[in-house]
Amino acid sequence: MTLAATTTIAPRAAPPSALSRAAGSECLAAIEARVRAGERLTFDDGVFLMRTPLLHRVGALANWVREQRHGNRAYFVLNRHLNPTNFCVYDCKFCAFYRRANDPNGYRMALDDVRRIVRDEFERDLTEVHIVGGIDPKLPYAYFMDLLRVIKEERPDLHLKAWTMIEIEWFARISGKSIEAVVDDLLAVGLGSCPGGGVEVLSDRVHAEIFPDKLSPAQWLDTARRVQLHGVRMNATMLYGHIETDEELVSHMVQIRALQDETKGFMTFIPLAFHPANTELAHLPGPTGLLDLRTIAVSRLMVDNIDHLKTYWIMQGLGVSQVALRYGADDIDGTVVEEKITHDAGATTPFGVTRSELIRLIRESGREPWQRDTTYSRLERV
Ligand code: V47
Repeated sequence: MTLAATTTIAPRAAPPSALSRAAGSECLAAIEARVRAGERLTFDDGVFLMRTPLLHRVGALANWVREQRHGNRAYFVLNRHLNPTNFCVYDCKFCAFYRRANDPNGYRMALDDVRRIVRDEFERDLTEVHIVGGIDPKLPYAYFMDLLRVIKEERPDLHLKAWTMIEIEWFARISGKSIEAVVDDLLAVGLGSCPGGGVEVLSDRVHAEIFPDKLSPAQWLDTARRVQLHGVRMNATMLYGHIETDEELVSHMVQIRALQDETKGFMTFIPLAFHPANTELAHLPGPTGLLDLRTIAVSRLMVDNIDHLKTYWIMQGLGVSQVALRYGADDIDGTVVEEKITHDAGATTPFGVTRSELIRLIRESGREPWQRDTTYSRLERV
């Protein structure tokens, strides 16, 4: 973590000048026809969609797909985030959350404190806890298991969406167990599903430049495959708006789509808008509203086999998320209550919102608010 930009890493390139208006419109018409006929789009289609200036037509097409699948519903969840530690052995250039050992701003939650927070501060109507933290080498394997156990002891009703593939692979390393044995241990203490973070962008180049210590794309895919084949559902994120190219984003979508064809274990695809402040990439501008909407729309069109597409309002902003519900997204995440990862990186969105505020935002965008549980198996029209 450093405030000064010490790197020469360049921002994502501006798209090359677009095709002539007529040629672009014809190409898009052909893609529209194929989508309406239920055909799968190719990598090249995805790159075209990332570049065409006819963004509203891309959004309208993504909206059509979204309405075919979910009608006018927009899903939300009553959730909370819990980040048990911000100490981390990894040094990801996009991250403002992590702290090195001995940093006075580092923290590590004692299990008694977790128990007290769950007992005293968790709302009664909460349904999900999203648990993710740094890779803290001072914490033993048992801590990560006991943390879930403690929460379940206090609140057996809560769904624990806990630990990314980065953490699960770390647990395997520190315990000497297989990924499958770790998953068995986690299920035994109440794991419900896994959040999507840690994958960033499935590109060897981006990996080498901004998160070289963490799992490589191939290792992330392998871990996700094994966890899903062992019975745990999860989400898939995609961090955009930093140094990646359009081709790398589309390639990420295609790789996630290929894994989903094989496993059917992904519940939701979630594009995450990069926030540069207080990171080693603080010299980058971060994504614009146009890139936010385009990434949502193209994700809906390319990742055709994951049912849900989330606009994460914490990162995309409440206003953009409202529009995103008309650009392909069917889910707006949840109440969140206390978000740290993005706010450490300069997010200006609230730390959380109330249920009634979420409902108001969804209604204002002309959608019907539906409260869901984590796996979309309990749905209630509000
Ligand atoms: O993996 C880190 C990203 C992720 C920054 O599964 C940053 O429902 C922007 O995965 N700017 C963690 N993003 C968050 C995450 C998530 C969030 C909401 C819902 C779900 C879900 C998952 O946040 C990390 C990384 O990709 N991140 N630093 C940053 N400066």
